[in-house]
Amino acid sequence: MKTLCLLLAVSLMVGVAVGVDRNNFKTCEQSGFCKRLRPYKPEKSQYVLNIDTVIVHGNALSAEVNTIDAESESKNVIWKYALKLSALLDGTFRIEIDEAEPLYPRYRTQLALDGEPKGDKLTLISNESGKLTLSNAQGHHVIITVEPLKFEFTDRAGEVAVVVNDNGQLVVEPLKTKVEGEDEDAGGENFKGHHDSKPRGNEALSIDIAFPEAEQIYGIPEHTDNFYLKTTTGGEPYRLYNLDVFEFELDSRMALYGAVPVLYSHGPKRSAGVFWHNSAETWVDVVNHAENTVVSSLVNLVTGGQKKQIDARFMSESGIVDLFVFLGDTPSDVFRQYTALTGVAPLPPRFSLAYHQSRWNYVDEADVRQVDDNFDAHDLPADVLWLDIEYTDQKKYFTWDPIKFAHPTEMVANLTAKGRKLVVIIDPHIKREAGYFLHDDATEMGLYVKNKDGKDYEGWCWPGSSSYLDFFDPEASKYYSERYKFENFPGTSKDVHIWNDMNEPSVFNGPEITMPKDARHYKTPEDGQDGLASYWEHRHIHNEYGLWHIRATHDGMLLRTNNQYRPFILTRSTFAGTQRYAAMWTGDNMAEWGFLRASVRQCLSVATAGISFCGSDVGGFFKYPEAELMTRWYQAGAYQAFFRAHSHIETKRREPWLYDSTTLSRIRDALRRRYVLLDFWYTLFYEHTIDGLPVTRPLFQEYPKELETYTIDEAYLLGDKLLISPVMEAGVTSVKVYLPGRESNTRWYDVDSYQTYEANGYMNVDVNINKVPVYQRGGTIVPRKERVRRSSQLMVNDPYTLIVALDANNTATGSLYIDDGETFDYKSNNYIYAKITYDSVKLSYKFVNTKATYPTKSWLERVVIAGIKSAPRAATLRSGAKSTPLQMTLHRGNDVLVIRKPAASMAQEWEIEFTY
Ligand code: NBV
Repeated sequence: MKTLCLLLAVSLMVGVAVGVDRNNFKTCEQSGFCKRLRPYKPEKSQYVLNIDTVIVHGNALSAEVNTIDAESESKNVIWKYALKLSALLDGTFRIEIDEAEPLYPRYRTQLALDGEPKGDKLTLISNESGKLTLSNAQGHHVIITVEPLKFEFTDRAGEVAVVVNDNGQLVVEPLKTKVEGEDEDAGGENFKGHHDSKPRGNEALSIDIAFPEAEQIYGIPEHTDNFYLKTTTGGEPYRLYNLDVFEFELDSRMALYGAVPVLYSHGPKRSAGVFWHNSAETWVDVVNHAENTVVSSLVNLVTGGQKKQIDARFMSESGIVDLFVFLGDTPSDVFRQYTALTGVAPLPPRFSLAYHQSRWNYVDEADVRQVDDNFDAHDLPADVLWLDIEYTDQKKYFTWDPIKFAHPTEMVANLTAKGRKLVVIIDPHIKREAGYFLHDDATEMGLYVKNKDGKDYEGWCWPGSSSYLDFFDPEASKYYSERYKFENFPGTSKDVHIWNDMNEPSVFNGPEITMPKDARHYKTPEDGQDGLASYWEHRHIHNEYGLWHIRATHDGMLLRTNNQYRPFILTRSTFAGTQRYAAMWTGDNMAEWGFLRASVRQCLSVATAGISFCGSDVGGFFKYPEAELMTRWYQAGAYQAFFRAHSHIETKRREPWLYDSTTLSRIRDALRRRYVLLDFWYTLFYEHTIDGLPVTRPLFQEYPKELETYTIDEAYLLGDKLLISPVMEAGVTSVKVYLPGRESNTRWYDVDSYQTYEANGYMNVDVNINKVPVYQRGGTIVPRKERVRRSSQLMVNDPYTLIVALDANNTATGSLYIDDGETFDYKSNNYIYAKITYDSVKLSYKFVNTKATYPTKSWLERVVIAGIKSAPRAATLRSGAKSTPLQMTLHRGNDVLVIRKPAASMAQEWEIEFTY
């Protein structure tokens, strides 16, 4: 076994790109429950609401649901289930179906929700002809058909928006005592030499959801396929099972590192959505009836026309049915309804939105110093240097290599002197080495995940033989959190942040490179529960393991500064709720154009699933990016939320100065593009904490009626202001850019030239290698800081330029958020959040919350008003009691007005008045 694992580790290290080994990962056919459930025909058994048991009280309906024997005349009850339908605030409903009397408790996902969802009023309106009609306070209706059980949810216009169990594919396999020799699954399941003992037998579930009149559906990241989901009939379903997929493929529905089981529908009429609150392995089938497939053609033949509907079906290995339904109406509504449940991303420390430089590995302190110095020598801004696994003492986390990293405190001090930070990796596998404090403590205190026999589970990972902390055990999480305290991790300080990798969890010798499903996790002890009822299996919790890991890290990082400083954490594994603790990246991609393109759609998909703080390894992890690809990747990365270059240990070094001098200057330009907009990014992330909306947005979010936008996933919006359409093809001199907003007479401004374009769908744009197609929407104001320095911290007091891009009515609005960038003081009103508005008579800077202040030293250096029709004669600044006449000049065919040096302090409100 040891040699096999070594071979595997070596092949990962060498990283010769040959593509994914599909044999390592299951197909639906090879996954017992998927194989069982996928062909399920509803005629076999029916779920029926027991009408005599219905109680409606407060915000919920509860009732018994039965499966009945369709073949028996007397309709014998086969199994009893407990149903709860709740109305929740903000147009959301929840359906929960559990066994009425399960043999053991079934697992309920624990950490995805950000607290208990708030209820709305649920009223029973009618009970006739086998249908119950209920309503929430906002006027959405739910019509429950008794037999077979079905739920129809209407939008506020009274039209059906979502149908649950439309195709009757609801299944909840009851837990049964296994009888050896009788049950087909009593012997468990095998895959590639791994045996899953399945101690509880079968406990899978499935449910189908129809979205009438939907044009497209989106969501269920993480996959490399398009952002919009495609019909799966005849192929593999989308798979949600957090896995370390070595050299993952493009355009694939295979599982990846993350799984967020939320799905949205959209069409010209409305948006809706569902969140499948389940952390077990899940497969999702999709049928878009309007797509040209054999199945849809047959349906259309039967229905006599193009049936516009999309069906989705979730199949999970265990848990309970727990489905949230979002009734929209708009894309922003459904995205907000989802983050209302699972939480928003807290305000990140500002440096984390700047540029990060990483590599597996910067080999020693001298290397770190050299890289750091070269950024200055080449006039490149950078905020963070990263250390991968080799900084540790033989992959023992919370330690430093005693020779290569003997002076971490000095190394960090050298970085912080320039306003830079350090991020170090901490993986969840623990080296099983006697004398390593973490292993000794975890063994002694019983903090490890157990194997199926109740002994400490041992797997193989970077350190060799490893065990994994069981974060489900509050003691283990607490112990782990405490490891982040400065006294427990010497050499670290508030300026050292954390990267949690390999937390799917990745186990080199485990089934599908992860933990066996019959491994045991901690379960809160309940009276009288022993045997199978006394622990959870890894199968139940798999997709949320990483979430528990990053939560413990997050708690620890708060603990280490006594809740004073905001932590930055990067995670590879994701689940619903990840945004509350960490940023994510798309894992081990390749230096190929296709992976650059995939990064945009992958990040769009996770952004709508709550996790806006997403990026990909700039340049690609495996292989070496030639100059053009590297340039384009930096240009694209500059406009993605998480902006970090990273590379595999065996690849050629590729820090920007190692390229030719023209490429270097293009990379410098890309980095500067990021730094000038840093406060804009920061403002967007602040606004996300308030409204829960994605920071990076699909075009259809802002232009929901514009059909062409529904399938655009290589361009996106930053907030509702900038349109980013990165060049992601080799050797092109012209690209197609889509400008949305035809119906609202939107106009767009090229951010480099202020050239104006009317929104008219696709247009061809000439692009030399320096060009990055980015457009500012007319009607918006974007703040910039144009003096780029070595790090964002050194730019804190620098002045602002406001870019005012006018709409057809000569107006524009924007906002600006300022605080200390790193503490929680903003929670005590130590910040500025200003609305900036322009209406041709005046430009005003007003605080939204007048109780909040922040003594920023920044001031207003310049105002650029683009798209001006008639220039004002004079401009006067009014700030406090002072009035100052200002100087202006006209540029570019007289439609760009520049106001020089208003010099207003951004710590106070001000106005610039124009006279004509
Ligand atoms: O820690 C080494 C790498 C890391 O550089 C990469 O970013 C992670 O995604 N890690 C995976 C382990 C294995 C890589 C083959």
